[in-house]
Amino acid sequence: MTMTEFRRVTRTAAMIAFLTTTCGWNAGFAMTARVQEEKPAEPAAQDEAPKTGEKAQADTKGLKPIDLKLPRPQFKGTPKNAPPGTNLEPPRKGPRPAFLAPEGVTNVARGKTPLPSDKDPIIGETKFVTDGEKEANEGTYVEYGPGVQWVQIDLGKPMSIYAIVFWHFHQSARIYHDVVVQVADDKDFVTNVRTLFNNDHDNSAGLGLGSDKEYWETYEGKLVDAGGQKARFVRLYSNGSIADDQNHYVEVEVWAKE
Ligand SMILES: [Ca+2]
Ligand SMILES: [Ca+2]
Repeated sequence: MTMTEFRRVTRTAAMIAFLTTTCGWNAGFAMTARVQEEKPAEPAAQDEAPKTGEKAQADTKGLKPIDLKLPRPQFKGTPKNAPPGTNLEPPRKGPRPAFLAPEGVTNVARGKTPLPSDKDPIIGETKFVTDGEKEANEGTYVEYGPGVQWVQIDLGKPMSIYAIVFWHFHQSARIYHDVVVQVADDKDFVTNVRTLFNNDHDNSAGLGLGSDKEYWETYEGKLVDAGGQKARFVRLYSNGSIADDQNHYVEVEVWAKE
């Protein structure tokens, strides 16, 4: 190969590389733009839900499993058949993987005084929500009235929240409806409201359409990844269950740090 031929070959290779990169980038850009265009508009009441769980868990540097203590299981497995009208998550094999969070993250909800929408519970007391008792015995849960009800916890100051874990009821397998978990900067949930979980797929609770799945209540409770969101107030909604119209809590834990 002469020097002229060598230069020509090098120039051609450089041109091909340039075109591939440019066209590839353009194609990728066009696709991103199209996907964004096709994305349906979010309902107004639905706040942006951070989906940082997988990313956060993938980077395990400096993270350690939270010291989550589970109550004793009351039944084995969950029913095979989903009740009509439910929108269940696929069954998981084995226990829930450990949840990783930065050093110093603890259950800051423990012992706090929760505020419920129903000030006159049918059974039990609101203090049961944060008293640390999670076993499925009689006298360990609070029962609020029918329909959409909420209970909220004031952390006392804004904190970085990593996980919210809650047990509605686990004496028997149940599915609670319209489970919504939000955090906010104020007690009235007006300022900087963020929805971390919403499985109300038909907006029957009126908080916006949720894309999360319904689930069977078990001794593991439900763990919602909060992705380190900074907030002072945590609120949990539900709207009855497949068992009855009432709303129950055995315990709510908020794993956070300042
Ligand atoms: Ca309790
Ligand atoms: Ca619903």
